[in-house]
Amino acid sequence: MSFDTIIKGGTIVTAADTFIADLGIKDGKIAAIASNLSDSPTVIDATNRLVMPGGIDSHVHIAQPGAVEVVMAEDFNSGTIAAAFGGNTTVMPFCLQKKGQSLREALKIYHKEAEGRCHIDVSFHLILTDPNPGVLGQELPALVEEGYTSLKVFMTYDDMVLKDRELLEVMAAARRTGAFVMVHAEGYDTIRFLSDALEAEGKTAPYYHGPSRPAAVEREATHRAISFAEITDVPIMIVHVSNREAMEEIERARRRGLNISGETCPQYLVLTEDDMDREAMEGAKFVCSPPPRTNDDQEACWEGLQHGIFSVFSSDHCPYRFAEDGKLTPKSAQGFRWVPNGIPGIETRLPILFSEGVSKGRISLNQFVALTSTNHAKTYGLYPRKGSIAVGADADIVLWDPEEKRTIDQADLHHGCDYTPYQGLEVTGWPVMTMLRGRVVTEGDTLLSETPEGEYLKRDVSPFTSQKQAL
Ligand code: DUC
Ligand code: ZN
Ligand code: ZN
Repeated sequence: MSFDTIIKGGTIVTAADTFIADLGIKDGKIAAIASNLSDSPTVIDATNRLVMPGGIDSHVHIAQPGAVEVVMAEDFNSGTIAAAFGGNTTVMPFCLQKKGQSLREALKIYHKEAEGRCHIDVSFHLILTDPNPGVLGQELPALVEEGYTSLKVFMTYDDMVLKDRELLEVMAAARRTGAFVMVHAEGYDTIRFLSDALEAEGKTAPYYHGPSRPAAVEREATHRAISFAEITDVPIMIVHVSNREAMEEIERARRRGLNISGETCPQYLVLTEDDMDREAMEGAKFVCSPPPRTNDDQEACWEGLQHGIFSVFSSDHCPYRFAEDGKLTPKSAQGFRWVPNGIPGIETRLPILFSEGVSKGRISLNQFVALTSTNHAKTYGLYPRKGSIAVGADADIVLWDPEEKRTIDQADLHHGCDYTPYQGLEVTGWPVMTMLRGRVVTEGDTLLSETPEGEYLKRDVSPFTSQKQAL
């Protein structure tokens, strides 16, 4: 058999196995895994490299509209280039429904933004902010059929929060349609109550973003979301879990046999609340929700990753520039509640988990692959096309140098943001080549995909919602 490309002599890592073999790629698919493959015009030497399924980042925000005076510092071109340099081959951004807008209108805008600009594959989750009977009864079932099989709901934010009754209605609709529900679990009223009290005491600096939404706020909402999922009999994913108490809510639910998944992110492993405690507005660079917390909470997030309480590790890339159109919007001078919530991380997710997790002996290589790729594909209906190295799968591959040492530096990154919250973090292990369906997108510090070749991915319903075991 002849191949378009052979990747030779690398150490192949999947969620299950680690072994040395050659990979043969034909027509964008993995066509053979064997020793001593030959017959290809292109042979890539992968000696001393790890050969892993490309990262799938199932939680990113790209070109998402927010407050009028604030602009997200990323479009689909820069976002997917940065993701590729960070070892990713698929990203899953959110398509935000504004109140009063139909889901289809929102999708039309996002598809237009993404069309022709993506250097890696893309698939959208929906964000439901206006779950009226038309949306839940007509649009959602049709869209699930068309491959939009997951949605996010918010338990906070003025323009996105759903009432308890609405959360229940969405979950009931998910039960009927097979949509998989992701939950932002922080309580609206408790945050408002605490924010008002802090402001009354003159505590308005970015640091007070943390105290305005302490762990109990997240724990309470997590418990409530899980209770609603139990009552409506649906599986849910609690996204961006930041602390021990919320992690333990998920753990307890799983022990009780509920189908509850959890996600955590780099900011909860390597940042703490102290990062928001900086001179002037510098702390705003670390304002995200939920906020980074304590060293013990970092430890809890590691435990969650090690023990499978968290099945996916995502970036929650949500970049705003440290400038007037972002973190320093004039309103943010009035207090922390006006600072846009979110930090960049699409390019640094894999190196941070590899270095802090694999290189420091906290997780295995196979756990790394599961947490950064395979479990995302399985959870969100992309498996087995994506997320594995197997004959017949898309040849979406990252070649990794496990020994390369780097210091994370904004000057080296490709994202649209003008800072990284991980500036100065020393890491061991770095992606050296990213390949999408057999074509090299990035090699070293060079972008090789001349035209954006990323495709939009329609997804199957999650095996969780179709009652098949996913993980
Ligand atoms: N939720 C997210 O998922 N991302 C950034 C901000 C937020 O509240
Ligand atoms: Zn969120
Ligand atoms: Zn997010």
